Amino acid sequence: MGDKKVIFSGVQPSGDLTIGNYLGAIRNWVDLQDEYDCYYCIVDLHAITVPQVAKDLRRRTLEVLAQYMAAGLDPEKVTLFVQSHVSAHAELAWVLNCMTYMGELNRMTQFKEKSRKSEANLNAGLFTYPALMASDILLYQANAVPVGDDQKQHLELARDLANRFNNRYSDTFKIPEPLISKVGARIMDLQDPTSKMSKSSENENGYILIKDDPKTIKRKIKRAVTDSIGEVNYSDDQPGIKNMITIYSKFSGESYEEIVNKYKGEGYGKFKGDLAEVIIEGLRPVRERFEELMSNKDYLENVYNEGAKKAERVARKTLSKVYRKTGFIKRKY
Ligand code: ATP
Ligand code: LTN
Repeated sequence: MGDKKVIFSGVQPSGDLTIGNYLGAIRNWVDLQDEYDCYYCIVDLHAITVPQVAKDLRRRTLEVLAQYMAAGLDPEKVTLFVQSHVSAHAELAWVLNCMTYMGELNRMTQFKEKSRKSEANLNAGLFTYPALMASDILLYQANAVPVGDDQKQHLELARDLANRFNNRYSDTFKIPEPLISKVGARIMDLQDPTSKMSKSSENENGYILIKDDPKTIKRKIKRAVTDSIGEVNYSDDQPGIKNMITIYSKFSGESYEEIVNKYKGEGYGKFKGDLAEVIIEGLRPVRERFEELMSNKDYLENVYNEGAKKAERVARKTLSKVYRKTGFIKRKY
């Protein structure tokens, strides 16, 4: 392990995982697991920045873990754990909060968007969310953070905070690099192809979940928004079709050109029917493995316990350094 570069990433258990999370994040993590020392976290502390029902949060936390593994993450190779199990995350977040300027947080697009949605009951956690995210990353001295491009701004702040701490005290944190996959990494909503497919969207026809059954997938694709042009083209003028070609390509491995050629002269019906099959077949092994894992809770428990133990050791080491440099006296008992 020793010399391997470190990767950290996480997903909030704020809803069931969509094919956006799968294609944009988790599937890419799998490719990194042999080469890097990877920490993949289920960020439940982040999830409560919007109100959660306790029993749903509990269920989804375990399901996200099972979906990480079903997608191909191997607990023998990577560290899988739950954020709230390693208290250093919340502790470092406090120190970083005290070094983050209000102006920096005010600029965050995710905060602006999410606060627009729930103006009535804005909580301070939603505002300071990026400081907690910085803490996740910096505790493990991560070299790189694989995320979708919506997270770039948060990562920029993590880098600024790391530099700020290093300059104010002395070299403590690695400066993490974003690892954002190329074009097509952003899967759009099936009902509104101008906005990102999101697990907390109100309209369930807008997303496909990893655990959706074939019938549901067929229905959602059938209802997906298209246009009146009637030709399968990969074009910005046809955002619905463009998004579906992207999904098709991501699941089948065929290029956009190949797909467009295949459906020349065909209407949208045939294309959509085939796309549904491609998704169903692509997700089948993941869904089957997911169900198998969910029926073995003892195994899942063992995975997250072992993960937390490992994460805890690494995180404590960084936190102790931070506390010492900050000027907190060491406890002697
Ligand atoms: P929420 O709706 O609760 O804000 P989300 O579905 O946007 O959540 P996150 O938990 O915020 O998902 O993100 C987890 C990871 O999945 C991040 O790396 C994010 O960039 C990626 N991701 C989320 N949605 C998409 C998408 N539609 N396309 C590509 N990547 C995505
Ligand atoms: N904000 C991230 C989730 C997240 C994360 C992290 C991602 C929380 N902590 C640390 C990478 C590294 C999101 O995807 N919404």
